[in-house]
Amino acid sequence: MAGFMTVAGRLISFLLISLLLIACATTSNHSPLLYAEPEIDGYLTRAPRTLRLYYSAFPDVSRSSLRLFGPDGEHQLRGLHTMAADDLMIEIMDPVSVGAYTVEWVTVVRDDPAVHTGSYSFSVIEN
Ligand SMILES: [Cu+2]
Repeated sequence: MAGFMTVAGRLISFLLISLLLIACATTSNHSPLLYAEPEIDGYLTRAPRTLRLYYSAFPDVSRSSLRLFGPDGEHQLRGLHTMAADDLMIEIMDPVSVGAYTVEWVTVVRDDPAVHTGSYSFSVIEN
């Protein structure tokens, strides 16, 4: 019985280590986006004038882009920059009306060669 337990123990250890390695290998596919202003899936009672996205590492502005789509189509944005808080920030040029919005982002963050993309939504319920 002791011999069986040893084999079972080794098998379990092997499986646990394998799972850990698989988890580590897939981590680079996870989105580096942590949170955003306007808030992800948020409901706003006043129109936002800027978008600000916070990442898990410093984004390379020259290899990043943000787009905003709303009920009236794509919005004009200006001045993509970082405030050096692992963030991207941009100004919304045209008026934001009541409705549902989608932000599409592309970025490359420090110490990660992958080009990450993603999108999130928020709603303006009054303004
Ligand atoms: Cu700023």
